[in-house]
Amino acid sequence: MDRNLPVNLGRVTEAAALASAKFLGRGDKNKADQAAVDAMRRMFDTVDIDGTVVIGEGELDEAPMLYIGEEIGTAGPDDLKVDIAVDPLDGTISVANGLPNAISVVAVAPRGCLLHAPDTYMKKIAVGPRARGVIDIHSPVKTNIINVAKALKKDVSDVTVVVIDRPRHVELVREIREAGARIKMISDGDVLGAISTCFEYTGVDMLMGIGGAPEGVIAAAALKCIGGELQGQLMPATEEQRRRCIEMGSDIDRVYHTDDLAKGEQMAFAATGVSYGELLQGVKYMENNTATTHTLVLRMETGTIRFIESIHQLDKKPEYAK
Ligand code: VTB
Repeated sequence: MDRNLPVNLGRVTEAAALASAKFLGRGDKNKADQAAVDAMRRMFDTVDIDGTVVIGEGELDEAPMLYIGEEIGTAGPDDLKVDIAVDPLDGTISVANGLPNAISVVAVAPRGCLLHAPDTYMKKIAVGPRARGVIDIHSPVKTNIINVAKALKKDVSDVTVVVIDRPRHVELVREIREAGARIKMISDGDVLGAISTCFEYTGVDMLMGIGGAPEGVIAAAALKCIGGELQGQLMPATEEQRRRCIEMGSDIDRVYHTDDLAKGEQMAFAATGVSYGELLQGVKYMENNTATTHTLVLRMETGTIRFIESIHQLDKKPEYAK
């Protein structure tokens, strides 16, 4: 895979973040999401890849842009064919309410390497590189926490687990507290929650709970680049979702490991902060029509982790004209 592709993906997520951050705190999650989708799609047209969206905004009849199956990129027929997984805005409610941890995110891998996950829920457990190999989604919550504490050489009482704040997690929250660990409750955005486990300074050691399956694949791609681990199990919430899982050949009894969700040794990933978070700063609009963005760029082949801080002169970028 072209070594410049990850950085170009950073341009794509920067564009989506800049567009959706205009809607921070404005109470309209749909507009924030639409702005991210439009900007991301436009920027993709400048990237030299031959890709197909495998995780996107929905089927063709649900989404006019970045729909599953859409072909993207400017590369010629001899170039490497890739799978593209996008979440133009993970954390739409956070943006609408001006809350932290919303990001724009993209993962790319050679064709066939990203799981075509159905749009259902997924039970997830994720850890960073130092706790890779000690988690098991079928083990009791307490056992997982104890094993992660041992791997991280810290007390259970110093382990912090990220959980999305949802009624479906009441029992999980009780079990984590009973085990003696701390919880960092987030309102939205478990892709960033999973990635945060890879960076000690975020204070996050584990992610547990039920979020979206497509985002499980995106998070797995990032964790694979950094050496972390994610295990997921599909949790269709309705009969319709269950049917969809079967149609797509997904196995609801199976545990999907990092390598099942994101296969192979070539992976490129980028995420830009939309609203503020411990790992990535949010977009800041500044004087003279400038804006700053903070982007994480990952390239699996070399394991390079890049943080790119950019200052955008929006006057020189007609696509951001007011
Ligand atoms: C949210 C969101 C996540 O899944 O939890 C969503 O915060 C699904 O949950 O980041 P709800 O239906 O309860 O909102 C994610 O988008 C991805 O896993």
